[in-house]
Amino acid sequence: MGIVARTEGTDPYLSDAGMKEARAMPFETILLEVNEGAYRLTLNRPEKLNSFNEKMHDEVREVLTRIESDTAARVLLITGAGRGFCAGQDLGDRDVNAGPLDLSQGPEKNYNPLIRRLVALPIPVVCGVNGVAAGMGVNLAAACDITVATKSAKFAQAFSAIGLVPDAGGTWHLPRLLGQARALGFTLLNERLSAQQAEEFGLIWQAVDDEEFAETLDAIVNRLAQAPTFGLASAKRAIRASWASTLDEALDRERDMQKQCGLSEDYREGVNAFKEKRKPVFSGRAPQA
Ligand code: LHQ
Repeated sequence: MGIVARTEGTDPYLSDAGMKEARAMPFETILLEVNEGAYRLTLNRPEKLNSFNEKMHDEVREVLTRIESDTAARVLLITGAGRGFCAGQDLGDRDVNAGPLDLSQGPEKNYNPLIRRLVALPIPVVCGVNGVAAGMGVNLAAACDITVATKSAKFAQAFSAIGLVPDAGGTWHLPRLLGQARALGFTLLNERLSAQQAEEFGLIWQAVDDEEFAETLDAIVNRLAQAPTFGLASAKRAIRASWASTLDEALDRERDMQKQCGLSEDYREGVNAFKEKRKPVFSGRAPQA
């Protein structure tokens, strides 16, 4: 099962025979495959290195709305088509010579809700950085829960080259993931990081050989699609919330979340499968109220 929507065949949005529930989605700037709760969203403006224009923002928004209302959703993968992952905002979409621009509108309408929604999704969000990531493309990858990059991918903050401040959560995620010295060097000097540096610095989970990228992502997505989703979502929420908590608060949160997780059928299934020495079959469901 591949991760990039195919272009051959009669329908570019449908993949191989194994993709039983895959549905064609008539998007212009993204590709979407859905298979048994696994959403695979491919940014698809390869000629612009998948930079975001308004249409792409609209379409990604639509996918998030769909996932938020899909109780069967188990995992979301975001990746890019072609040689780039995402070069940030499309710099061709504004006339910078037409008078003063209010650049707060992009964050307000697009980036801030996007990042807030991704970190709040009650499923793991995997990012597959298939090639160069720049500007908010880096910060999008930094906001995802598990980010894997090809070893040939490069990361560039890019904002400093055009006199802007990192947005899409960059000023929050970068110092936390990289530490302040690296976050500042990366941002102010606009140094490009290799995928291996990004892994060493803690910006991403893993840099993999290009030939192993699709297989690695498939394995992660398939594994997460069969995982105890409610427990994973609780862990995601607790770890993300810890940044704004004292140890005391984190301990209390863990206690409260463990109570909920302990009421899930997946907890019972996990323990029973362990005792019976078999593979667990998780529903991913939240405990019934
Ligand atoms: C692009 C872009 C792009 C359009 C490559 N747009 N076409 C921004 C503004 C307003 C409000 C709030 O927030 C933001 C958020 C941001 O993300 S700001 C940062 C925006 N991004 C950048 O500044 C990155 C600009 N791109 C680059 O620095 C390079 O293209 C990178 C380092 C990504 C890749 O370099 P190369 O591998 O050498 O590729 P390239 O430069 O030749 O680009 C390939 C094509 O993609 C090229 O088009 P062409 O027609 O000449 O083949 C580029 O114009 C196009 N492209 N990024 N952001």
